[in-house]
Amino acid sequence: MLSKIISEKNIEILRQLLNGAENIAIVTHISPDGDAVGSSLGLAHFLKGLGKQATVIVPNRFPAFFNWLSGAQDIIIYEEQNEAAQKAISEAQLIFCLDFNSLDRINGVASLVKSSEAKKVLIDHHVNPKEFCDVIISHPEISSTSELVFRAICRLGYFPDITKECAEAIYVGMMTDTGNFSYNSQQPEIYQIISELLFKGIDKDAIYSRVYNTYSVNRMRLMGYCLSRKMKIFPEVRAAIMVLTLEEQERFDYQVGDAEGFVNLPLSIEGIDISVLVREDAKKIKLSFRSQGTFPVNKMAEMFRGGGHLNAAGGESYQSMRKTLWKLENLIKNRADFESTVASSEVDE
Ligand SMILES: [Mn+2]
Repeated sequence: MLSKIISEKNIEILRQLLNGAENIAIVTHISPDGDAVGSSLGLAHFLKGLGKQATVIVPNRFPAFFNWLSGAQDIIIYEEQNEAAQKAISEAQLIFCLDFNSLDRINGVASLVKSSEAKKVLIDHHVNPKEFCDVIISHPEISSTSELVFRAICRLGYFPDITKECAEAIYVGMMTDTGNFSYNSQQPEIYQIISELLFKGIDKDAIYSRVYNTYSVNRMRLMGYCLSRKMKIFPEVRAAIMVLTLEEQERFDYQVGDAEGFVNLPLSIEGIDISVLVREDAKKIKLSFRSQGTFPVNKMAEMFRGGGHLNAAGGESYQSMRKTLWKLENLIKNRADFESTVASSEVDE
């Protein structure tokens, strides 16, 4: 038996909301990752099994290596299918918001969700969810939203109804949000759940391969270039920063998701426990932060209009690359000061 993480009250409300809804929309965050896509499709499969109409809407395109997931072809991409997204959300009697904690994480979809009179349910694991849903199932201690979806389905009493397709989607989310169970993956129950998913018939080794062994030649070369030419090491503060300009991305025919995971690479160097990837985008500069141990990269991401988890976070900058890097390098070089400031502000709270 899994421990009951989600409150009984929330499960009861969820049950009632599901009883009263035929048409259900599921929305998730911009630049959907494995957990966003996995939790959404997992939930959609479950709802369809209950005989509901369930539509997944994402703000923009997700990486092609999730296309094999059952139901992926039916996902509505708001940026490209504006009207279909509008229709799906306006017709929904219930909206699930998965894997994000604030409406600004879903770009243009936010206004559709806001103006809908449907009941809204948040299922998420990011800290400090904003108040935009009627029901808030928020568990930052759980490493993926997909795991929360699995737990919710089980608590509703539908474990036997979980199909292989549903299990595959949930597994993808659990796997990708933990770097194939290499971080945020210490909870024993994660492995109990994986065991259940295996009994549902998923092929975890094949799933790994479909998600991770899909590099294009260009992506592989960009990675090599990044590591050999663009990785700056700050040994005294145990940190690494990699910078990718637009020009460099164009040189390697950059496709969406091509730099995915690069930020994790420097963490495999002995003695490095902070890594930042700074990637120039058409309109802004994106920053991805990773750490090992106790360094709170979410606090550092907050200095760049972002946030996230203790060991994985993201932010953005609208300043020049020079100014952005100056600010970032200063923060990194003074990591001890930064850590003690964060620690003391937490004591104040
Ligand atoms: Mn997630």
